[in-house]
Amino acid sequence: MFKKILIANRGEIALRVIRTCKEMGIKTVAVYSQADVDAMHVRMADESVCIGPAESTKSYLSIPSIISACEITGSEAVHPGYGFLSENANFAEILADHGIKFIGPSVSHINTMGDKINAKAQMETFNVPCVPGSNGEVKNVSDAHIAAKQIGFPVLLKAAAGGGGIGMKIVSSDDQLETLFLQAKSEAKKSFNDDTIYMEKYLEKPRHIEIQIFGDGKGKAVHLGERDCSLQRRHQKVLEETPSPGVTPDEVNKIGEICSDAVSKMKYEGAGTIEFLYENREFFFIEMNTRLQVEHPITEAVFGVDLVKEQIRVASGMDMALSQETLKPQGHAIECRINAERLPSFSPSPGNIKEFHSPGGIGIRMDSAIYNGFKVPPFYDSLIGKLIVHADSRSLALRRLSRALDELIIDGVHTTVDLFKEIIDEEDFKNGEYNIHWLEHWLSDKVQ
Ligand code: MV4
Repeated sequence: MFKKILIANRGEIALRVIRTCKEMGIKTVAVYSQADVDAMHVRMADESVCIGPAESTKSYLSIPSIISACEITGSEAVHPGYGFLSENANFAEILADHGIKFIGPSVSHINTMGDKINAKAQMETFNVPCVPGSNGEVKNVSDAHIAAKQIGFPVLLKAAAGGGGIGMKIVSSDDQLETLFLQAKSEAKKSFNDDTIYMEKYLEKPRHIEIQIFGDGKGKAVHLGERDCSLQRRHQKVLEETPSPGVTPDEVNKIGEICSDAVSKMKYEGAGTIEFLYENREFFFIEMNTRLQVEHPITEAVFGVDLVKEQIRVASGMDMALSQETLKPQGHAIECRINAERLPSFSPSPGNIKEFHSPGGIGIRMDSAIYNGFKVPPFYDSLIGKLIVHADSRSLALRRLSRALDELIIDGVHTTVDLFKEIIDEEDFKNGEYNIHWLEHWLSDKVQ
């Protein structure tokens, strides 16, 4: 087992990883920017190293600075958290060159899944159901017309290097195709320096359901059910829950087994998420994320598993402690992402936390790195906490969430807390009747 791990991240996820390391008897190293001198992850780690100025490209994204911090402190492994360098194959490769273990999948798995065309091709070979679409790149306007005719309108143009919706274009008829194809290409070039475009059938009202998987890198793999991440705004998830109110346990077991088989066959190591769109009782693969996700705690709640502990175990060469037969979900879990944002614009609201009181009691988990007097810096994303509730059923989890939101006090910055109180009062939400567009429609109705 590792003696010392460096956490190449900040905020609540850095604390999340430090907590597990402490419980495993592993020493921790925090890295921080000049804007995070007073951050909680710096205080909670055994050691800390300043890796640069506030700007993340010069600190949390600076590979040379992080490698140096590893060498100075004698760290044997790096946990990347999510965001920043967590899906950067180049970073994983440079760490390996320095004899430092990247806690995550192999460079080649990160690379394959980073290219959405390769990811789909790979998944198709393992019989994972994919959205019907072009087989690979759509090279030019003429190919685009041929592919669209074969797929049928509406179609969606996507960037192979994309994800997060950048460069995506919905095309509903042939006469729009040329303009939108050229726009997609130039946006992809600008954002990713890669203008490779592919095409899919556009699914109009799907849910976004993702399957948590875990592999030991040697062919053993499991799935840990689904998360419903349909409640989102501009591709930012807002609330996630498991089980999904729109999918049956049989459906989850079936797609879950397909996923764990694929992960086993590719000898994937560590935690990963296979993303699907779900419409008319069918799953369609869209992307795979090769990292731990923000919303992993709801899976941990219902399965009683510490995913970070499993990541560290397999990264150190130990066997994973998970087996499909003993993984049984219990109850229902919901996560609310608490952002320092001002509504209705959702504009960032950094500043001083004058008062913070976390809810507590049975079935509550508050993952946050803020404290009384902490100053939320303006340089990073606006997530300041995640409230996770767990109870025996969905209706009990909603009651627990309601009372936890009432207990939660955050003063000094604007937050999304009140938004959750309103969402969970909506009949559609209570009935589990929502898709990826529901929240944006609801928000725009509210402003009128
Ligand atoms: C789609 C889709 C409909 N049809 N693909 C958006 C981000 C990227 N990761 C995948 N996305 C979508 N792909 C097909 N063929 C709709 C979306 C989409 C979406 C997906 C998941 C969660 C929220 C979303 C919001 C808008 C569009």
